Amino acid sequence: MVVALQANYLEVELEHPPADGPSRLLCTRRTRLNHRGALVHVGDRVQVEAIDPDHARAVVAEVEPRISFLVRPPVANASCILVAVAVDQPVFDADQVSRFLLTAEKTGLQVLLVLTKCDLLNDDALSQLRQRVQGWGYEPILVSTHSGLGLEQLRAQLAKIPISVLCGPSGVGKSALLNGLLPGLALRVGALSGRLQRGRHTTRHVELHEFAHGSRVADTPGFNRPELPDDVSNLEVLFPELRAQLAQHPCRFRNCLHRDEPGCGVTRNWERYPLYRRAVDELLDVSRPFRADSDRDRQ
Ligand SMILES: Nc1nc2c(ncn2[C@@H]2O[C@H](COP(=O)(O)OP(=O)(O)OP(=O)(O)O)[C@@H](O)[C@H]2O)c(=O)[nH]1
Ligand SMILES: [Mg+2]
Ligand SMILES: [Zn+2]
Repeated sequence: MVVALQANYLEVELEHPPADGPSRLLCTRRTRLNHRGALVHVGDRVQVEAIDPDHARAVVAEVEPRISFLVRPPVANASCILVAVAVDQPVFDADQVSRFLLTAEKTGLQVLLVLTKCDLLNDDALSQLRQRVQGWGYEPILVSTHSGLGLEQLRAQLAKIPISVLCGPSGVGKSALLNGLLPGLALRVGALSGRLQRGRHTTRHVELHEFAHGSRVADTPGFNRPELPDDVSNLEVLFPELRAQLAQHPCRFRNCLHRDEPGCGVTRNWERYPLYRRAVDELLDVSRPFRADSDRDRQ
């Protein structure tokens, strides 16, 4: 399995390492792999050949078919996305958190919401925040690497998942969390900066860390503002609270966007409805100028 990429090299962990040889190999790839446009990513299962055990080198010859692929961060074969956001420092920003959640939901993989730095809020504020995200359809995992809160629970969850991906804004403590979960790991953790206490993009590349036998977690570089998903007709399935509502009371119109359609059965009294609305409007707005342009081109 490819566990890290370094410049032009792939770090590959062997499934059955020889007793007297290295368990990880630094690999180049056969040029024909590049020609076919088959890029190799972290999480890929690959076949290696031309193994040089003395220097722990080899060549990647084939990439196995994938069960999933995330574009950003680029990870193959993940089955769960952990969206990590801080309860504070950087400040909890519902719009930003939702953008991460929508992007994660769009993959169709299991999505877990992890609230980090829980030591920074008192119990009341914390339970308010928990209720708030429960209203969005998420049962959050509350953690703190400072107090140790939730680490056992998260460890138990992750041990069941072959590859999970930890993503979220810069500075929320993703690398610190993995250090807390995996004794012996010493990932670089960065200070926050500025009035908004943003992260400084400390982690620069994607890397998989073995967690328990057969289960790995990817640390990824934080980024701050994911794009909204671009398919307006599928937006409703990306909101778990809307999904639940529609499962119980399906809207009677096919292709309804649940905006101002008379007779639409979707209620408006849920917290993220305005966000849903804005997302729909924004996406329709984005598509309109393109249509206008192509109309003009035709004239
Ligand atoms: N109060 C508090 N601070 C934390 C906790 N975990 C991490 N931090 C601090 O948050 C800052 C950022 O931590 P990182 O682990 O580098 O954050 P990151 O999400 O990996 O950031 P990028 O790699 O830039 O995406 C550091 O100053 C940590 O000391 C926590 O549980 N509580
Ligand atoms: Mg990091
Ligand atoms: Zn409707």
